[in-house]
Amino acid sequence: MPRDALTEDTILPLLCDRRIRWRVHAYGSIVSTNDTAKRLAISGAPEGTLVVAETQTGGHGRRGNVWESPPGGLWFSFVLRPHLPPDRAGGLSVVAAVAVARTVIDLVGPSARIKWPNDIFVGGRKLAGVMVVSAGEGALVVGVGVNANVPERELPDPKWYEATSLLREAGESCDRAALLARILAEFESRYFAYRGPGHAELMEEWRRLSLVIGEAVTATVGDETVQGTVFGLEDDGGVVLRLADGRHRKLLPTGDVTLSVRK
Ligand code: BT5
Repeated sequence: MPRDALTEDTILPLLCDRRIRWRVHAYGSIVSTNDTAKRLAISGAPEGTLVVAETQTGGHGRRGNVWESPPGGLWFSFVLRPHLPPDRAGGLSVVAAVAVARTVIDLVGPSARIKWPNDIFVGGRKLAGVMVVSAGEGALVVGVGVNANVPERELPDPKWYEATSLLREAGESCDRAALLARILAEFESRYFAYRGPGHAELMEEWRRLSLVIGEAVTATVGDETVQGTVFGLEDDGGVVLRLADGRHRKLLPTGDVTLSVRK
């Protein structure tokens, strides 16, 4: 068992006295914390149900993209019941991305940025990914993958995509239960603000942390390739590109879209 094992005993004491009442389901190996959290949500699990695993055998990102989940990472998902209209619920992936980015910035400095829609990048490499899926009536599942104490040799093959870890960036390993508790604290404060009057402030914070605003990007939208400059990020989570002919084109994070910054 790793020194900073993720168990109910190591995690729960760090989550006392929080506004969300956290309930921890900790696993060694699991197919996907998202799949398990979704199942629990559909069978009625309350807000704050948290599923965490040392490794995942079938971790996935948006639209079934593979999420590699070696030991040493922080892979978790949790259930929300936000009572928000559907058009506002989409913004919760912004809440989660900002929470992870803020935590990563505290650990590795301000070079950590959010690459639209919700990837956390450091030095051109992906360190963490966030996604939000619906899970039955009124429930959402937030899934977060952070390459925490993942040594360079265990990171995804750079032949396919460039990844980094907190260990690689900070030069030392962290306590993953404490990391999880920090991310959840950052999440909780913004979650309650987002549901109340703090909505505009959150969106500003998201824009300030963005890696893509003003950058020349290439977007793949299904089979189509679109090139442009990022003009802005909208409150519904969409990105607006200015195309070469001056027209604007808006892309939504829910679509089959990938964005890369042109060098
Ligand atoms: C995401 O998807 O970035 C959201 C990933 C969420 C993963 C968490 S882990 C806990 C929970 N359980 C799950 O099964 N999922 C969630 P997306 O934007 O689709 O990005 C996926 C892409 O990131 C892949 O296609 C790869 O290019 C890249 N990738 C895969 N594994 C990676 C890793 N460990 N580190 C960095 N990049 C990775």
